[in-house]
Amino acid sequence: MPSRLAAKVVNHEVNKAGLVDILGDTNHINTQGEEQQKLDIYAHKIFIQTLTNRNIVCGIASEEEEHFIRVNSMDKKNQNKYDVLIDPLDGSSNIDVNVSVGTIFSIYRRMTPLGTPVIEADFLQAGDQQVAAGYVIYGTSTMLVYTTGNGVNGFTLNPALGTFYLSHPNMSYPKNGSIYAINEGNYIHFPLGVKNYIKYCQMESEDRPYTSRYIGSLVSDYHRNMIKGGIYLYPETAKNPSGKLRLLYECNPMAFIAEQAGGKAINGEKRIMSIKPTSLHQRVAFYCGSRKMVEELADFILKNP
Ligand code: AHM
Ligand code: MG
Repeated sequence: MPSRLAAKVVNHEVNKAGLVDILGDTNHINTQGEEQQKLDIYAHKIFIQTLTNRNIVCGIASEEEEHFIRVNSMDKKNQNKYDVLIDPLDGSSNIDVNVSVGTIFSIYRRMTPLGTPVIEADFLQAGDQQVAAGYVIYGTSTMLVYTTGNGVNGFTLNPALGTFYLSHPNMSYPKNGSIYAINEGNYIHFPLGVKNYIKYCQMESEDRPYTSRYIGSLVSDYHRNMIKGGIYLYPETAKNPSGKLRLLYECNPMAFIAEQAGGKAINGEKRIMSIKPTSLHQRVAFYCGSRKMVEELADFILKNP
């Protein structure tokens, strides 16, 4: 975990958000033209501060900052090996209404040689190169879900002691599920294959209609699906023609966890983790969850791309 300390500090702030004057728009727009909430910025700063104080991190890229950051203060001779990509507080539009939000992160080994300054290419690696990934869900209890490529483990924070305990060893997606999570308000703009899949989810059969559940907070929707069995879908839409979610900060780490937990993550045609990124804030369509559900969806997309 890149910074358990930062997760605890952010957790503390998220939990008291209703009490203090920390909520609301800061009148700043982030690199993708979206409104930033104060807690986004707060979480970003805390993670950057704690990560730059570690002697293993050479660079950080954050959803909240246009360019990557070189960790020069602790790494003057460029000897640190790992770069971190992070969405410090995903789903932050939900904070005002007391819905769970999360932190999502990925860790890569730098590609360029030690002794040289880290460059953008060190961050633009395919998800298959991740050495670790995880998320923290600031929910009814706060959990860290984490993989280093050897299965997925969940740790729950004991707030009284400030310690994470292994509470969910070897987490795995049920092979099949009965929950689909999508912002159906955008239905009119979905590709035909996705529209047909949704109709299929709603059709009467032995195990259908499926249940529709959409929180609008990726970490929460994903976490529920992993425990209960389900699929999360964010297709291309008119407003977001390449999809809304970011390949590097959201999709790759969630895809790594999904595959390690026996699930699947695709952009329609390809495995998410096989995509070679071209820019730091690249967006992709994202379909992720129980293996059988994702495979069924892929068939619908193949028939009607
Ligand atoms: P954010 O990174 O700006 O918070 O956006 C990502 C969030 C996800 O948590 C969530 O799944 C999705 O956006 C919801 O989008 P929409 O409101 O379009 O359904
Ligand atoms: Mg996000």
